[in-house]
Amino acid sequence: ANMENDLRVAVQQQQFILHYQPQIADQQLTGVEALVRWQKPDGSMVSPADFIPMAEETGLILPLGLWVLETACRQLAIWANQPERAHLTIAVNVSAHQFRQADFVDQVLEVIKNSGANPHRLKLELTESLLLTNVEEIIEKMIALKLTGVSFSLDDFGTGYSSLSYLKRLPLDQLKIDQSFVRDVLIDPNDAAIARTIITLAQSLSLGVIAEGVETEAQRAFLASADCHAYQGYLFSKPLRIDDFETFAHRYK
Ligand code: G
Ligand code: G
Ligand code: MN
Ligand code: NA
Repeated sequence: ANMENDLRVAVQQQQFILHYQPQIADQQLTGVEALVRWQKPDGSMVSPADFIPMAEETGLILPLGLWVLETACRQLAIWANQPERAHLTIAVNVSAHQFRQADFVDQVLEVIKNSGANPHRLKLELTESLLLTNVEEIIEKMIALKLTGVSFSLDDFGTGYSSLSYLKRLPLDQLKIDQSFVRDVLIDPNDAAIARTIITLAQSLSLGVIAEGVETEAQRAFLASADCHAYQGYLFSKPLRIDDFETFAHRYK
């Protein structure tokens, strides 16, 4: 089978589903990260790691990314009417290709308006690869979206190329410590040093910081001792279908 063709049909037929991975800060459920999965007609589930690269290559990431944004914003609008869920944020991964679209800001504003989502509950996750070109333009777009209440997190932080001078100028809200540093944080002194440095850097720049890939209580305790109090990872939950997320959220009320 030809994956590009299958993916094109999948985008047309919207053969996708969002899973939601809880984010916890100070023992409170604060939000989720939306993570897309491809549900094939045969019932099999394909990981984004296996189709996002192809989606990027073919440009299909644009309609797919728009679907992800629309679906996440529809979920925010549903939660807006539920007092016990209305505070939850959804973090949406935005690919560099998507963000560089000339009309990206207008697209996001339109999706927010049409869905009825509260823009203060929408967080966009950018990656450092975005920062390799046209930083001025990126900053302008970020500012335009921030004016409406949308916030920004820098994903996979520390694995890319972002220079610290850019970091200072970007209107970010949060750094996300990459899971590759969290994994061995208790056994590899270099990873521990990097995690501590990212946390201190975030504090110095008045940014929030969240650790991803937190799998054990010992990792969480280390991060807490280094003054990182927001976490995402299997210790709390894997990414969940919406109904399983509702069950999970019940416990944190
Ligand atoms: O669960 P996980 O296997 O969900 O995700 C694998 C990779 O796919 C991660 O790098 C994640 O950032 C990326 N990813 C997941 N969902 C999306 C999405 O909606 N858009 C983009 N651009 N990347 C995504
Ligand atoms: O690149 P991005 O950070 O957006 O994607 C997050 C990826 O990490 C997803 O594939 C998600 O399923 C995965 N993930 C989430 N929590 C954990 C965890 O605790 N351990 C591991 N190994 N992977 C995780
Ligand atoms: Mn992410
Ligand atoms: Na990440």
